[in-house]
Amino acid sequence: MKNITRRDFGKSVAAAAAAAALPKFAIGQSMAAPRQFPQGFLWGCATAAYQIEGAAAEDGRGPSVWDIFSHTPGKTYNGDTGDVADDSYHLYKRDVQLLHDLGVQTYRMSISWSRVFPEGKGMPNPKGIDYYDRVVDELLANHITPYITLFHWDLPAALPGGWQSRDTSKAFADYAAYMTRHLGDRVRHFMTTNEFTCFTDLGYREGRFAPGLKLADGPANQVRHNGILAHGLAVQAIRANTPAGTQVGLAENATVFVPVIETPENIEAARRATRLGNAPFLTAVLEGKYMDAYLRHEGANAPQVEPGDFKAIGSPLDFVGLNIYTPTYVRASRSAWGFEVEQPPASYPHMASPWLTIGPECIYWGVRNVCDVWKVPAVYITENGCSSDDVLTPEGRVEDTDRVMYLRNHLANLHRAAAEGYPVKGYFLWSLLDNFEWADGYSKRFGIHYVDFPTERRYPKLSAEWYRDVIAQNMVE
Ligand code: GBH
Repeated sequence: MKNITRRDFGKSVAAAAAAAALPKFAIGQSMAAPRQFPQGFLWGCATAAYQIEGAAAEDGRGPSVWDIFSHTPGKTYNGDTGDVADDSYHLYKRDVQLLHDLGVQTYRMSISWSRVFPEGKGMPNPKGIDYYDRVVDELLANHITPYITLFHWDLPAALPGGWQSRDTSKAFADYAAYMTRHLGDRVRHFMTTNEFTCFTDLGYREGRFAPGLKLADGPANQVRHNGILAHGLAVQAIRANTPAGTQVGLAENATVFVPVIETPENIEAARRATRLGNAPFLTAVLEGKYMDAYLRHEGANAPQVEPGDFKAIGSPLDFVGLNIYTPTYVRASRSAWGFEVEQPPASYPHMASPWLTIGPECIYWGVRNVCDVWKVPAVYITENGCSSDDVLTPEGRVEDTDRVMYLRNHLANLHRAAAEGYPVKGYFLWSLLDNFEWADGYSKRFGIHYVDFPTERRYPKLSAEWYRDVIAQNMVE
């Protein structure tokens, strides 16, 4: 029998119903329009260098803070490291083939700064650059548009003081200039940094991520400032070194405030919370200054700002990338802030990572809040996805129905944002592959391809099959 899509089926049911003068509503057929995404919407997958590449000491790569941290006893689950990871350094052609088989138009990847500049600055490493040339060329040969993140947490360990030093922000801009000048003839989309809070607060204040420090509030706030300064200086450097039309943005896990119930008051509360809850990072970047409320709140611990810093930090962006995983529920209140956050009850559902609470409407509100508050020209979902307790059957299958459930519901909510006219241009699923999940090591799998780490074999999961269908139809059911 000819394979008919569900859409064709819908049409033929409607035609038959019309012919028989029956109501145009039959069991199994929704009255709602199919969730068709706008023409030209970009579907992709995302990864990051340290999580997939492996080859940590190969071809002149210098160590990053994550090499040091993961090799320090007690810092990662089971002492896992990124030494080998998915071995994408050697298997990148196979990974591009997986992308090709999915039918994605685009791929978000990051560059290992210390593979290109083993010391963080100084002499570049030709073999490191050559690797990224080969990956980019392989993507382009497969008609896949690369979106490149310049920094996804793997800071060169050789840089004195790490993000505690402003010199690191300047070194980042130099690396960004060099890398984008080199790739700018083939790559048109760059993201500076990934998730400020993770490489600043988690690394320097809470110590759960590399480099594992627990600084006091004053110095920790300075680290945050150096992080957004690095972003700003890099935007300037990229603009100065790439052809006109190059698109520059960042990837940020802004806290997404979701109104507990969609009343006008709670929606307004979500907007206020969006500015205040992201004050040290996205708000500062998009407004070109710190909110007075943030400075007042930090008092004597507020960061030192030098003249010119905010000219760089507030550089206009072509797009904002949002990494969206979880909701933060908010309601209007008579408090000084005008809102209060609702803590989820103990029974609130989550995916395999305990932090990954499930609230699919966060993807709609993430886009909407950012667009309503800051009128940004374009938004991408630069990450969305989940961990699941995947089991590889002897037949080589992984039936990750919970991941499909998670993705389907998030995409339905993303469709709502697109249908309401918010300028959302694309979606990058985290992740193409199971990989090194930072402090959780290999214990948490986020891929739509299962990786059997001992053999490095990749197996498409049910979710990969499902995503391929979404992409082919530009639609989610
Ligand atoms: C993203 O961060 C990262 O960009 C990506 O590299 C990562 O693989 C992906 O998510 C999945 O985690 O265990 O309580 O210390 C998402 C934001 C911030 C979520 C840090 C996990 C650690 C919580 N992440 N957080 S905890």
